[in-house]
Amino acid sequence: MPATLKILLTLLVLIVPVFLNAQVEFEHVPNRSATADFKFDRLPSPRKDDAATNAKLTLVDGTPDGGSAELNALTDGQVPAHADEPGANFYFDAGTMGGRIRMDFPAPVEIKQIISYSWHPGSRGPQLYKLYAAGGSEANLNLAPKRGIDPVSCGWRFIATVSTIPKQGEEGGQYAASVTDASGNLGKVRYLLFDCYVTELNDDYGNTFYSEIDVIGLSRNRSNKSYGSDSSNGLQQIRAPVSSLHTP
Ligand SMILES: [Ca+2]
Repeated sequence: MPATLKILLTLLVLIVPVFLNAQVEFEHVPNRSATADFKFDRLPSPRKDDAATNAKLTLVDGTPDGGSAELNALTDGQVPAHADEPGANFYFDAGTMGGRIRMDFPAPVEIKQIISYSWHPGSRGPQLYKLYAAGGSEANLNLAPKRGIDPVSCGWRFIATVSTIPKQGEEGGQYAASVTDASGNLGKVRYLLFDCYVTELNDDYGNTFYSEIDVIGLSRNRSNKSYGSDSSNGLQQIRAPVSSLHTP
């Protein structure tokens, strides 16, 4: 075997484990069926005791809407009681293009799943964001990259683009968007970066009403039977593109 080929193969073996295969899926509960219970068919309801509960949230870029809740509404385990409850959701200012939110864990956590929940009767229901992760020890890590700076250029690892924007039909209702990895492990993560975008530009009201973000740690899930093997195995089998329970 030529030396060059040998080197290339060795490099390939070293590089392959770095490539993760993120999987995104989501569920949509239309307005008429959405309740304060946040019940979904395949995805679990929001939790109070996930890894995000102890995480710290920082606004990296963007302006919250004057009617928005504080950032901690995303991790407080509380969800809105009604379809249009500004004070129980975090959302960026009307007429803006969204912004960036960093989630810091007290220590690196091996992540099995990230689920974001939203609820609004209209165009602020669907979600659109890019998700990045960092282990914390990256040499050039910029913890607060503003819009215009590609997070990948400063230490972040791109995980997935999450979009629950319906191709047609009702936008309003509840959404749960799940990010997992084919391997079952999204990696060891100290920081997550949510790069959130408006979901439509027909008017100024396209910034999502985010109700909760849950981060499910790997070790916790191993010992936790509360949402058992059915849904976790099922999630691993579902591959992108996303599927929706949108009913006509
Ligand atoms: Ca909440």
